[in-house]
Amino acid sequence: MKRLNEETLPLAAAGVRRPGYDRARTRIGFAHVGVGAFHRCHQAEYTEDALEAGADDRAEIGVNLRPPSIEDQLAPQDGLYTRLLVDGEKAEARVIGSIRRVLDAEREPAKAVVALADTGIDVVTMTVTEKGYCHVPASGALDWERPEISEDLKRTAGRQSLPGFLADVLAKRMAANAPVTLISCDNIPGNGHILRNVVSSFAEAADKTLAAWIMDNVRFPSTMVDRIVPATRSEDLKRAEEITGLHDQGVVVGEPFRQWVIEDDFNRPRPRWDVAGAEFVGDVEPYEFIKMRVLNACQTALCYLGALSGLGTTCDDVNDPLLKSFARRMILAESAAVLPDVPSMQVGPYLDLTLSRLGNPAIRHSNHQIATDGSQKINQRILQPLRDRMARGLSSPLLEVAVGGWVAYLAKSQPAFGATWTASDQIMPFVADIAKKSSGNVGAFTRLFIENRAIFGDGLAQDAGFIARTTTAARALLEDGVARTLAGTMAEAPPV
Ligand code: CS2
Repeated sequence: MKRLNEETLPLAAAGVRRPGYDRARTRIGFAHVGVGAFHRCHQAEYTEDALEAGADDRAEIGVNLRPPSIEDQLAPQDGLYTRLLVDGEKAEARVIGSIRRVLDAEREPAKAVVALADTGIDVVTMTVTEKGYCHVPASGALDWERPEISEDLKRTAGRQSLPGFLADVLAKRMAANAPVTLISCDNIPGNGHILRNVVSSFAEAADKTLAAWIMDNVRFPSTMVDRIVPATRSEDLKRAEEITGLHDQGVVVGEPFRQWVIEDDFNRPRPRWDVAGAEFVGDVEPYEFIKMRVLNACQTALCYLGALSGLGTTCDDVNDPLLKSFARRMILAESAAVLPDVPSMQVGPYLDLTLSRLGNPAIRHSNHQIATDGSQKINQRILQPLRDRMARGLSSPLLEVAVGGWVAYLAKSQPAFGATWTASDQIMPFVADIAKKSSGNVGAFTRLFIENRAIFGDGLAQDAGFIARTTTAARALLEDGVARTLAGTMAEAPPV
């Protein structure tokens, strides 16, 4: 089978949507760092829509800071790739052309820095996962203890962390007097503030002149991004081949729903993503809060409780009536009280939409994938609503069971608790250490875990009541099973 690229594109099966504009007439005005599945299925498609509508002429260059190699994946395809939107039996294929050029910074760091310093680039977006920002989740400050940060501070070029790499790019842009807008598209509340913080703190330590230039010449709008895009599987590549008739290493599979809310803070001509439905607003925070405390919170609670129940994907989880009613109840009875008011995202309809999206049987989003890096996700999804409720004197038995689910999930990755699976998170050395110390005792494990202030923050880490209740939940989940624990908690919890 021929591989997708500019030359073979005309051979794609009839009915496959393809770039409805002349790619050669676009210019590279955007860059993206971290060209993973989510970017290809989200921001790159908004750019595609703006190009196709003739509203913008800016295509992008994509750079990966670490593996997988984006050059191997997309350079032989001239940047083209297929995105499949799937819903039940339906699949809609579109070949996207908005990524014109790709580079691996790991292979040629200097080339990547020069490319992003090009004065024609107005906006740099990025998806580097929560941990890519090298910040302390509980405070948002740059984590000076991260080895990649201390390594990068010793260098004057070829830096590899996101803050270090961006400092290299911005130093070149400063020399060329080329202001720029940097947009984080990761699921971190106040992602623009976090990005500003890590970049400015790094620059302050590396080069004070650069730090001063950044203050006046770089904007960091916050964003809320949404579309469920699981990691691409080999079955997805086969399915795309069957539909398009071309081999494609860059396939992405997502759900039809998408949303993008961007703080209106640009110092260069604003991208025309609005023609594709993106919203530019004064304050993104309320949108972020609702998305993270409803959609992402359900995903996180369900991934742990689902894995503990022996289920594989979010869709399997929401097909379990007890798990689904737990998620619904957790949001309505607890998180809802600490949600901001956004007229277009009222909690009832938004939760219904969320649960129906999570139940899309064509989206195979594995519980273990969502469980990955829980220490970077739990705060904004579960702990912060729980803290907000505590501050108002409200109890949160269901959110606490979700925390217990996380603890039980991590415990079960350890030999002392059966080593049922491998958990992936930067805190795993700590988890292994406390699992050994507690030698199979759930209570001791939970207490040592929650006492870690870097994860739980000062308040919860010292809250004896919270520790006791979470221990009860974790123990019940491990010893009595998920079904009994959830049924018991819901029976005892105050009605909605
Ligand atoms: C998921 C998100 O893996 C995860 O952490 O919860 O990637 C989620 O699918 C997206 O935020 C949806 O927009």
